[in-house]
Formats: sequence, structure tokens, C-alpha cells
Amino acid sequence: TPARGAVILLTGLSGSGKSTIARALVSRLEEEGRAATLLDGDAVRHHLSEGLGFSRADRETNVRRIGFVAALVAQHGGIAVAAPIAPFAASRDDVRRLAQEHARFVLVHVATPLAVCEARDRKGLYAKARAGSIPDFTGISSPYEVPTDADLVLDTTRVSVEDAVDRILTVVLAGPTR
Ligand code: GGZ
Repeated sequence: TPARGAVILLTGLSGSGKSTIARALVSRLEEEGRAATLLDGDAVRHHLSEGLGFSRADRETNVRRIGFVAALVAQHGGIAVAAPIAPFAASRDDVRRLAQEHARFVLVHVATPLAVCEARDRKGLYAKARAGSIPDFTGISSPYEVPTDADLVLDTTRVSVEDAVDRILTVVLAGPTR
């Protein structure tokens, strides 16, 4: 495998399993001796996007910033793994364009159904969103634009974390996409 950089963007609803897959993917890449950088959602919102909220404009800014950093990592041969909700196609496209200037880009849609994410409700956010105490909540009161250009679609009700990682690595290591 050539040590060419890549940006792997996992997009999907809150509670869809993006972060879990992203962490497992980074661990596996590291085991295989590849430099992998996780752009963790919480860390990004703290260090890179402090003060941004969840309006369309703020989310687009957040996702573009992630894309900028991820593209820098990838430009120097690293593999950047990012897992924001990234609900808007326009900002996902921005990340793709930036990444593809110097590296490969793989878009993974973690397509766990809303009903499942809401039933899990690991952080109680869906209940709060339904009650109206969190405005603009993705899937409830803010849109999620389903990607039409995903390289991979993974539903965590059908695929295990380990299988998800295997499938992503197959695409990443397979060669150029688009
Ligand atoms: C969606 C929200 C919201 C609203 C707070 N809508 O499951 P979590 O908690 O840990 O992950 C969600 C995270 C989403 O931030 P991102 O930076 O990934 O979003 S975006 O790509 O759209 O910029 C959720 C929490 O923040 N959270 N309020 N209103 N998720």
C-alpha cells in the first residue's frame, strides 16, 4: 500500500455509532503501523469550534474546519478519521474537494435508523429534543441530508464494529475513489 494520505469522513445521526467505529478504525490503523489521526467530535467542538452552536451556518463552519485540518493531515501522508454528524451535503462536498486536492477521500454513511438511535438514546439527548429543550436537534428538529455519494453505507443494526472497520479498510486500501 502506498503511504498516501486519506481523509475518512463518517457522517450520521447522533448515536448512530460513528465515534465507536472511528475509534476502532484508528486503533486498527495504528496496529497496522499507519499514522492515524482521530478528529473526535467532542475534542473538535472544544478546541477548534468553541462557541459554535448547531445552526446550519455553525454546523457548516464546524465541518469545514474539520475538513481543513483533516486535509492537512492527509496531505502529509497521514490518515485522518473524522466523525461529525455533518448533516449538510454542501459542507461534506467542501471536505471532499479540499481532501482530494492532495489525498484520498472516503465518505462513510453510518446509516443506523433514527428509530434505533432514538431508542438507544445513550445520552438522553433525543428525549430532551422531543421535549423541546434542545432546539435544532438532528433528525428531530433539524435536517439530516442523506448522502447520495457515500463510498460505504453501514447500518450498525446489521454490521458489527469490527466488520465495519474491515469494510472501511477495504475501501481505503483499495485505491483511488472518485
Ligand atoms: C445534534 C447535538 C445537538 C443538536 C448537541 N443536534 O451524540 P453526541 O451529542 O455526542 O453527538 C452530537 C454532537 C454533534 O456535534 P457535531 O459537531 O458532530 O455536529 S455537526 O457535524 O452537525 O456540526 C450530540 C451533541 O453534539 N449535540 N446539540 N442540536 N447534536
